[in-house]
Amino acid sequence: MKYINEEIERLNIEERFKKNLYFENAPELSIKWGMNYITFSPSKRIRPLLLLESNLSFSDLDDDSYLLSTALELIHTYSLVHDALPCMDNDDLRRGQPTLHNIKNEGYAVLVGDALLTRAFEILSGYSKLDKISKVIKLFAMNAGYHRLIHGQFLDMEGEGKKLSLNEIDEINKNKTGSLFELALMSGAINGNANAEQIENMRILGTFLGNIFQLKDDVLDIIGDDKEMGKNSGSDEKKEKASIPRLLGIKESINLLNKFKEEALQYIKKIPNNNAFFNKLLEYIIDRVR
Ligand code: GRG
Repeated sequence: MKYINEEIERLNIEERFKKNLYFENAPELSIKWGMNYITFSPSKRIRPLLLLESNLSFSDLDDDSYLLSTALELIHTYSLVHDALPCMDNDDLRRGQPTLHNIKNEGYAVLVGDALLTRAFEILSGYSKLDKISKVIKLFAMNAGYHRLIHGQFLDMEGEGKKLSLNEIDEINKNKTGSLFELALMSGAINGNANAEQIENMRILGTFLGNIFQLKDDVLDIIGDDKEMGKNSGSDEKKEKASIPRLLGIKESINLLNKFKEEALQYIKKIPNNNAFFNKLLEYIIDRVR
């Protein structure tokens, strides 16, 4: 965790976010205030970090690297707001803070989420490499849209109260969580001028990292500490949500985590630079307590 936090600091992620995203003097409970509130509640910033580190595996960072990571974090943040709504997961806490629909009302939370999502694409329109801009925007739209993230969320909702198979749960996780991990690693690689084979390698690594991240999240939902996590544990059971640990048990889930780790390592080995970061990240997402 220390290493990951140092990387986030070294790459100035929080400072850039503050500079590019924070609205000064937003009136309380306005849309801008809500955007500030959820964007700057405590977050691991794992997706923007992945994007920048993927970029660094192929070339130095530039302003576009930060632009992409900002847009990605906004998309992730909107999904947290909408996922917490009463019509979806109905959660009282997100990022350790009371949810926006509890602070004001449901319509407000829907609009703050919409504003975060549209702002992401507004930011993407400023991408400076004109030979890549349409590829990049399409990749963002495909991974955040009905093919992947929204598809995964839909399957997740549909699965509530049902006994799903391992394959069905895997399909949910790959889309709900893997979609943005893949987007992080692929768009960082594209900005860093990686070739097609390298971009595909990063995509597959993103799938594994997403699987590991989600599986660990589901394990923490059973055995995690609420204070550490900033959200309530036991929510999958309460909502009758299928998860790998609920299907296979904790011990089998840890075995599976280690199996995913071995597979992820094969793809990390193929990255031309920066393997040390990805090895450390793998340890971090497996050992994390929040
Ligand atoms: C509403 C379209 C739509 C999608 C929602 C975010 C999401 C998809 C669901 C939230 C529930 C969940 C367990 C999703 C899996 C991904 C995940 C673990 C998200 C939380 O990401 P963190 O832990 O959050 O990186 P922070 O707050 O650290 O950024």
